[in-house]
Amino acid sequence: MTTVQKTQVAIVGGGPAGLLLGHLLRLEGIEVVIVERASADYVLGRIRAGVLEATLTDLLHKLGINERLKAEGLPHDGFYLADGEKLIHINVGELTGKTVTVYGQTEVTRDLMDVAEARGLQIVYEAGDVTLNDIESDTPWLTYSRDGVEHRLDARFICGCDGFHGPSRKAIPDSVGRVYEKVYPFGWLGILADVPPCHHELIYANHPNGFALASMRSETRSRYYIQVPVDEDIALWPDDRLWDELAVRLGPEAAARMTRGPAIEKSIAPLRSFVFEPMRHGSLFLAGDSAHIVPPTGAKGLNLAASDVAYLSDALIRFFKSGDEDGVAGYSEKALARVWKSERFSWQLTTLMHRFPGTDAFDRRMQQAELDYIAGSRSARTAIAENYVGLPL
Ligand code: FAS
Ligand code: PHB
Repeated sequence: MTTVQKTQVAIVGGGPAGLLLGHLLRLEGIEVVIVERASADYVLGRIRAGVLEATLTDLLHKLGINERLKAEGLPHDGFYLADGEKLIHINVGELTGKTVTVYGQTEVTRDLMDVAEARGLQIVYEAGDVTLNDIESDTPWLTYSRDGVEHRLDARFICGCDGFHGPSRKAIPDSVGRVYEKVYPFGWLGILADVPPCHHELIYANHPNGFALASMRSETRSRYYIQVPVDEDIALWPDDRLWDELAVRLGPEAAARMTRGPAIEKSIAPLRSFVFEPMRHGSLFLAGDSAHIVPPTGAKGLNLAASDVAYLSDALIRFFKSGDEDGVAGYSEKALARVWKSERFSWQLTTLMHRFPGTDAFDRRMQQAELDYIAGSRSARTAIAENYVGLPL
């Protein structure tokens, strides 16, 4: 027996992109159903991004889902690039007039989940085997299984917000899709600990042992990362060894202020740059990690999902409210223009701040020369700052 449900927009994936898109469409009275493979607890258990551009905080403000963000988010108007003992302050507030907000992706996701039911946003968790059908028609539909029952969901559009490993991108024929990818020869080992941060702003460090990042979630919860080989066994990194290495890579000043504590989460994330074109095929749209991945160095991943959603929600609202098809027709080109600029910035900062295996003395001199140039040039710091706070939509 298969149940059949009709809606206007079916969203695959209940992560930040899917939830944000669902809420923005519901705000305009558009019928939406989100099908999410995992449980709500599993989605909340993934520790990921920590820095929000105004691109994202403005959308949460528009939705009126920003009370906790306003109360607990930490406005930041600068960050540091460290090259050995040299600290370069990128004063984004002074250089761009904008700030970023430190507030965990997990908290954004929680806030969006908490008000879903009250706002008529239906989320089906633990929806297995999601399969997309007739995406080249005006009557696409998907199927999923839950508790042994098959379900069919008919919609006018399907939005693939199902991340890098989801089915939506793969539903677009190989003859249509174009993939651009760069896999980096290292990953980030991240630790989350309930200890106060070592600095009130983020520090991105390029050390002979490798990259390190000192970040945070609040004034009592810190998030740190170090570059490790892409196939590193996390068992080789007990907490004490990781704290010792962080102290070395972040330098004596930060180390002196570093508070150690037990990891409440520790994981290794691979780094890649990835773009799939187009971000629309027939009645299927892609948004967020389903279409693109950036190395987290530029803090762009979550924020790029937000800009995709800003464009896509606007296009769909225009379609359903006034039959205007220009927005949906132009979505892929518009979103990709911003995606590629963020890909460039994330690749540039990753190349500048990491130690690549097999590079020679000349490559290292290039990194040092670029950091020296940034330290001495307001224009160079402004270029970094305007990308870090987020380019205009
Ligand atoms: P997500 O991957 O967050 O969500 C996709 C959702 O689709 C998931 O809930 C998944 O369960 C669901 N899904 C997948 N397959 C499905 C199926 N078959 N059926 C139904 N649902 C399905 N960004 C930063 O800015 N800073 C960081 O430090 C950072 N660290 C990261 C660390 C890791 C390990 C990863 C993987 C990403 C990191 N990112 C970081 C990027 C990350 O924050 C993403 O940009 C962000 O989660 C994008 O959100 P979504 O596009 O919603 O994708
Ligand atoms: C984080 O706090 O998780 C974080 C912050 C900035 C980045 C990447 C990750 O560039």
